[in-house]
Amino acid sequence: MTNPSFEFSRAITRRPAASIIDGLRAEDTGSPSLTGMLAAHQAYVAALKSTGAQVIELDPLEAFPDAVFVEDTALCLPQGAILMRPGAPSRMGEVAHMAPVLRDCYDDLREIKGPGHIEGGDILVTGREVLVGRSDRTDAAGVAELAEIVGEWGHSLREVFTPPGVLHFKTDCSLMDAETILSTKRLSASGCFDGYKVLDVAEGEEAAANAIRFNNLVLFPAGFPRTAEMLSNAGYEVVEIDNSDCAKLDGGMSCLSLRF
Ligand code: CIR
Repeated sequence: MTNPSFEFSRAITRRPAASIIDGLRAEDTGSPSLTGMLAAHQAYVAALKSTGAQVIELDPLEAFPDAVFVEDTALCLPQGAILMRPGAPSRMGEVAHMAPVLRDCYDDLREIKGPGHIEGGDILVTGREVLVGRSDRTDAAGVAELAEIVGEWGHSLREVFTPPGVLHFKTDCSLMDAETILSTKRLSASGCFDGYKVLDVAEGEEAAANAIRFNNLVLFPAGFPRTAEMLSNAGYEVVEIDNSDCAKLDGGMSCLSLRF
């Protein structure tokens, strides 16, 4: 049996534009380097492809500095895809650029019409359920509209807690397999993963919680050796990708692709 939450045949990515230096960030820790971003992005796409998946690589969008973070524009499920309604005003226009791409991939393409907001980074699909954390980008109305659509497709949606000050719910957690979630302690302590097997990232390595299980691989940000070792010891095939430039814009492994 396959699990559509981590076994994928396709992914969508978008190359970073030169305007990436203007990307949103909670705290300024210096500008990301376009050269560095491009190299890391290439390694990321190569890792996805190495699993046998097809990667639809979209061109940069200069007008949208954060457009490389495609995950926030849509949610892809086996039954169809849903266009999101980002809570960041500068990112709302990215959705119109993703719509035709997903229309080519899906018979059933829905959209969050508003007035609420929701971004893909706040949604974790586990195969059992759809977990959504409210954040500065995702509000109650956005969650309610999503719940209605996924409910029609037979998924149950559960609203969970996003730790204060954290950009997205998935900044702090990732699905590793059907029953295992990698999480920060500050998030798992909320009890939101009770009933799952939880692997907490090592103390001081909180930024390692945003990884992706993609077929046989776990794409994982480089520089968090204790958590990487824990995952390897647990039997996962970990591929480390340089996330240093993306991290300056609060981005991580999941943000860089849509997977289906
Ligand atoms: C933003 O603030 O929207 C971007 N700089 C980072 C988005 C990261 N996306 C994600 O976690 N899904």
